[in-house]
Amino acid sequence: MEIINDIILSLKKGDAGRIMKDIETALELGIEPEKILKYGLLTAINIVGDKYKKNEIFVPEVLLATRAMNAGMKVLEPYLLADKSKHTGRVLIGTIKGDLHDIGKNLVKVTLEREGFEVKDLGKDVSVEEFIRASMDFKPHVIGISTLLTSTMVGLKDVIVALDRAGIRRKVLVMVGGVPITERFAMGIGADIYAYDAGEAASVLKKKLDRAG
Ligand code: B12
Repeated sequence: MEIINDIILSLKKGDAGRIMKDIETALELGIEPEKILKYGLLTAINIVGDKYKKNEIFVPEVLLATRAMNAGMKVLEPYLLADKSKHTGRVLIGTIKGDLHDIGKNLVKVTLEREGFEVKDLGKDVSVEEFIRASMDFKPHVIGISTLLTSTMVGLKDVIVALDRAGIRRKVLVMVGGVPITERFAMGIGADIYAYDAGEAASVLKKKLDRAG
């Protein structure tokens, strides 16, 4: 579909203004918001990621693409959100200290909100202490921790150890995810849940919390 290609092009160029208009057009044409996200925004950011990996583009271009991604998400988000009155559970989420990647974490947040979870987002570069403090205040059923860098993976374990020390480890489920994270790593550090992407996170959490009653 032409408008989806336009969205991909605008994101690749990092044109935030253009992409907002493209998304409005796609919505007016009656394309489902989920399809705009999957075939437009996510396809495009993956292309950007591949080019970055191959050194065909560099951080400034990725930053512009990120800005466009966020601008696009702002337009799309209200259409992705469903009835929030369902309240399936409380989730605290954040990207670990030292890591500034938040696009994926934001997508997990929006997806969980769509499924009726109440989500408190601590943002990116979140310290172990911030995770603990917020867990005490917000009393989440689940803590979701994101990282995209291998160098910050160890921080996920630090949060789990600190939860244990604070005496609240058994009151929450810890869910981890992000590009370098595997099921094996997640289980190795004592997490409860690993999810590959936002959709899987939502479906696994729904099952787990149903079972927990
Ligand atoms: C965009 C991007 C950036 C942007 C981030 C902007 C932002 N606001 O997020 C900027 C330009 C700032 C950036 C900076 C850097 N980046 Co960068 N970046 C990327 C890139 C291209 C895309 C990431 C992305 O947003 N993908 C789209 C989203 C939707 O996908 P996602 O993040 O994977 O999230 C999904 C799943 O992983 C999962 N998920 C994610 N979080 C969570 C959490 C939970 C709880 C769960 C269940 C699931 C889950 O669900 C999500 C949705 O389905 C990746 C390449 C890649 N292919 O991943 C590199 C990449 C992550 N960056 C990389 C690097 C090296 C860097 C820098 C160190 C570069 C530099 N030299 O300065 C800095 C680090 C800065 C820092 N301290 O964090 C490397 C990491 C390598 C490694 N093994 O550590 C990558 C893999 C690129 C590469 N191949 O070299 N980057």
